[in-house]
Amino acid sequence: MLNDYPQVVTIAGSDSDGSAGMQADLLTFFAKRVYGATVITACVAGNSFGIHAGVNMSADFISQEFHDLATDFHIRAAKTGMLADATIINTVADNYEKYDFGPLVVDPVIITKHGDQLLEQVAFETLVNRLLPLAEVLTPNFFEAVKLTGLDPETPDFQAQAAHQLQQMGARNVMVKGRHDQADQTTVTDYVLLENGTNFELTEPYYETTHKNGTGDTLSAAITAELGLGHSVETAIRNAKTYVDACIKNGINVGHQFGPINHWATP
Ligand code: PXL
Repeated sequence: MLNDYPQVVTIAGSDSDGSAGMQADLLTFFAKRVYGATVITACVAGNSFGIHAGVNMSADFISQEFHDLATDFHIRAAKTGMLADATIINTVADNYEKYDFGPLVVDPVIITKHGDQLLEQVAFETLVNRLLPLAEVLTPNFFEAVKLTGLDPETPDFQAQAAHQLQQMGARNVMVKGRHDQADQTTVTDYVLLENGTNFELTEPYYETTHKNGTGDTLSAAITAELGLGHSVETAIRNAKTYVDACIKNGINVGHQFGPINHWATP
């Protein structure tokens, strides 16, 4: 039947080197065998050394992208990545509320691993007010969780506290990523708080590699793909984590400095 094939969308920025942003999302969608559409919010010029220029799409253009997808496709799950500024966040929130694109995974992209800012400072409040309440799943890394909650990262049980606070701020399921094992730095632990109040941790080995660009994008894209395939939030998160771990572990030697992960890897 027409439009039966699982379709998902990434609402995100394009990164010219293919390691992150919507390129990483599309590679993930392809690997997960879901059809991937895109609402492009911004374009950045960059490579494995960093990001060197950026252009934002207009609100009208972004709205047209939503309209064109909504009038032709059956989008079953969506994710957001780089949203750049408050106008774009408001435009994305308005359009997401207008159309049915299924559950939304919000990856609160703020800064890259190189330290390049991808969301302007004044937009935090808009992100919190407009996007968090729409999030079926919110996937902040440690730094983003600190920024969004204002909590001291040294707080005992920081991840659990942050997750509860972010849930009170409107996100239904929260995954606070990246607690490094203090003793020997051999593992990284993510904390997940589900809508029904249950929680669990996911621990994977820490891989000493410079090729980790797009890890967060890939994780949120994999969760989106899994939701688009009809899996529960818990299964989606667990499967996505296993996939990303394989992508890091079975690296690909591309780029001189901070390179991509390997989307072909199968766990
Ligand atoms: O990985 C975060 C990210 C998201 N979106 C875009 C990016 C990056 C990191 O480089 O370029 C467009």
